Amino acid sequence: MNGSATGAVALQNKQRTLISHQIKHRTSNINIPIALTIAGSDSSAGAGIQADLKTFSALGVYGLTAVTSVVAEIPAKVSRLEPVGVEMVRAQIEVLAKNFPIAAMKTGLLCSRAIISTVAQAILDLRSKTPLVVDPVITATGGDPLLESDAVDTYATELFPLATLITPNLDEAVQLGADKIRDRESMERAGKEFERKFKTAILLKGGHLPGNDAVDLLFVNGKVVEFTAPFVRDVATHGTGCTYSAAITAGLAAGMSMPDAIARAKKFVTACIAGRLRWKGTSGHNIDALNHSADNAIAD
Ligand code: PXL
Repeated sequence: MNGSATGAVALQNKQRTLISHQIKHRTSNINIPIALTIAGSDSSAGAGIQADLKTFSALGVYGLTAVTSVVAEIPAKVSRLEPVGVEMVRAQIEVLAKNFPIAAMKTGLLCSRAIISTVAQAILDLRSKTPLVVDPVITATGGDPLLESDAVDTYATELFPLATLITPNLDEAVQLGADKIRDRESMERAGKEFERKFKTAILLKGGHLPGNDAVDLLFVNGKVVEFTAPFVRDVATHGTGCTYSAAITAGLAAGMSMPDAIARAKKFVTACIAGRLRWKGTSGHNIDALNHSADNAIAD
């Protein structure tokens, strides 16, 4: 064999080794659970589908996306929001559900009544028992509205009946009909009322209540389970709700019980906040972003 023929054989052998390595890899990856997020795109990538995908990856889950809207924003300010057409939203969910063994799903920003209805109908049409976590996104952390004001009721009438778990924060709870929540007692009252009314599990996130801890309460099967972590102050990140609900979804996709999935998700999101990234922004203000590092998946 001349030199170039030897080189070609060596190259072929190398390619064969690479392919057999890839095949081995592919077969060993069959067990990776799959989760779907139906949510909006955050250009600054701390919230929305970007946060969901980073969270899924950090927690060992393969993430799929159905994009409902595109938001041009930085953590503190939304500059522009455009919904995706309802047929396109429906097509994404349909093609994914037809082809991937989805183990759990979540919804985030759904923007409008029409999109909430479309998503609810598409999920209903799947006739599946796949767990569904609904994060009822209404307002951005910076205060900008993300959901059309007439759409709040559509959550309750069309999407909540399909949910395995709903994860409102205190502001969202009030917009969904709870009385003002000031303390642990009023939080318990609102959560119990929601569990009765929406006939599904509720994780009421008490992050904004006074005190040193961020206390969340899970209302499930008439019981209340508490999840507590130290409240991390002076951090101007957004996307904690998205990250938390995505982490819960990842846990459910991997077969964890709801309380175990929430406990792990709470640790993960707390570590993402504590380890937040900060840059000096080009406009002079600091920019903070959650740190979705996989290292946070094993944080204590
Ligand atoms: O954090 C709520 C949220 C959800 N989804 C998208 C967002 C935001 C906040 O800005 O942009 C796409």
